[in-house]
Amino acid sequence: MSDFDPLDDNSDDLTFKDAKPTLQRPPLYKVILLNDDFTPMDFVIEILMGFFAMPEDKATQVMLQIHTQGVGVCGTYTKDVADTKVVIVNEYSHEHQHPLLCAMEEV
Ligand code: TYC
Repeated sequence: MSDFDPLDDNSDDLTFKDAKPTLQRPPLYKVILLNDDFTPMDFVIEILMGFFAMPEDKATQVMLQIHTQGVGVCGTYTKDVADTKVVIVNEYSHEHQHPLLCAMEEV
């Protein structure tokens, strides 16, 4: 029979206990709103407050930035959360007959 006892192995060989797990952060996605000529400013502010938890002053600032620059960031999220936000914002805008477009891009 072999002399090797796995429960009494004090050798310096690499074992599982020595292997450091390499943890990586999940990729993040920016959820963005695009400007258009038709969606009312108040509706965009409502979206930013309701779906992105912004206070009114911040929502107004972001809406005006989108209005003047063409695009603005609503928040940064993991993929699943960003995906869901994009879908519910686009559905909500469509239900209210506004052409507002929400999209996402990897950070
Ligand atoms: N440009 C729109 C207007 O003048 C307002 C607007 C702002 C629309 C931001 C979309 O993502 C947007 N009524």
